[in-house]
Amino acid sequence: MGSLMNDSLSAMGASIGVIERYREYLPVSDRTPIISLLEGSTPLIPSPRLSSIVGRGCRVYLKYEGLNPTGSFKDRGMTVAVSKAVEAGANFIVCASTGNTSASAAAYAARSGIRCAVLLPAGKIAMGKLAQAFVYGAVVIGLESNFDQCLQLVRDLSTEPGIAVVNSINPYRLEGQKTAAFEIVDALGDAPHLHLLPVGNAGNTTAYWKGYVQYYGLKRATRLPRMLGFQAAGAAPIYYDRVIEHPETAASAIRIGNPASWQQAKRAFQESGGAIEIVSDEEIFAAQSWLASHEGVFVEPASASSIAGLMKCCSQTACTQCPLPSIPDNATIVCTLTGHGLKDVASVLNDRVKPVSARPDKAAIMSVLERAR
Ligand code: AN7
Repeated sequence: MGSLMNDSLSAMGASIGVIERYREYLPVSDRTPIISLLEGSTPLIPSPRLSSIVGRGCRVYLKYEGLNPTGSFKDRGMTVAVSKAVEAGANFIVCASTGNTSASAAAYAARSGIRCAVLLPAGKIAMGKLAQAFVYGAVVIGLESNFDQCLQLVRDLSTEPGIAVVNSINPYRLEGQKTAAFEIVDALGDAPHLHLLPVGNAGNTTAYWKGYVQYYGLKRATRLPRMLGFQAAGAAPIYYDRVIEHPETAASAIRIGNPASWQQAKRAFQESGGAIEIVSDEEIFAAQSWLASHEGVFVEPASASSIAGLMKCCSQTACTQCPLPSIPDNATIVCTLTGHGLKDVASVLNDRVKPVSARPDKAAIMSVLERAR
C-alpha cells in the first residue's frame, strides 16, 4: 500500500516522511509497515546575525528540528524504530526519557495502534512534553530516579516478549536520525565545514556523523564536517570523561550523566577533528533568548546550547582545541536546533517576562510604546 499511496501524495505536492524520502539508505523492506507522521524535511534557516558574529564570510544555518510533528528531532528515529517494532510483532514500546523521546514514542505508538509506556524522572520533565505523553495515550510512569536509572530499567525490560525498546540503544533510532545529515547535504549541495549540536545521550551526534560519513562514501559530499558538541556544564560526562552521578542543569532534556552512545560520539568528535565542550546554564538561557529575539526562532533550552556554544567559540573564552579558527573563510556552519521552545514555556516565564499593564485606551498604549522605542 505504502508506495502507491505515497506516489499519489507526492504527485499532489504533499510532504513525505524520512523513510519514504531516504528509503534506499534505511533498513526497511516491502514487508515493513511504514509508521510515519511525515517527519523530517525541516527547514535549514540562514542566520544572518550569527553569520556576521562569526565573520570571515562564513554562513551560519539553523537546522530547525523543532518543526517535526512532535516538536523535536526524535521523530526521525522514532518512525524507523516503531515501524521495525511493528514489523517484528511488538505490541508494546517502552522508553526512558528526559521528555522528547517519550513524546515522540507516544505519538508514533498512537499512530500505529500499539501501546507505549514511558519511564520518566519524576518532576524533571518539561510540562509540554509531559502533556504530549499523556494526550497521545502513553502509560506515563514517574520514577524517583534520574534519567540514567530509568534507562537501566528499560534495558532490563527489553528481554520481555512483545516489548520493544525505542531508546537510542535501539539502532533503528540512529538510522532514522542520520537523515538530518542527508537533508543538510542535499540542501547545501555539500556537507558544512562545521556542525554544532547539543549532547545528552549522544545518539544524535552519533547519527549525524553516521549520515555524513555515509553520504561522503557515496560521493554525495566532498568533505566531512568537524563535529562540535555541547553539554551543559552540570551534566557533562563526555567532557569530563567520567560518569556524573547527579547531573544538574535547567536544560532538562540534556540532564544525563551516563550517555548511551558515549564512545561512538567521542569517536565522532575525534575522527572529525571537532571537540566536545561545555556551556553554563546562564549561557544557554542567554542564547535561547537571543535567538528568539534576534532571529525569530524559539527553541527549548537544551537546543540553545549549540547557539551558546557558537557564541562562546566566537568569544575570548573559547577552548584551546576550538575548531572554529581552523575552518576556512566563507565556510558553512550548521547548528542543529533539536526542540521547539513551546515544549518548555516555564523556562522563559520568569520574573523578567511580565506583561506591561496599561489602561485600555490609545494614549496609555502610546505612552508604553514611546518608552519602548
Ligand atoms: C531537545 O528525550 O534524551 O545527545 O530522552 O530532547 O541524542 O541524547 C533527549 C535529548 C538534545 C540530546 N536536545 O540529544 C530524551 C532525550 C533535545 C533533547 C538532546 C535531547 P542526544
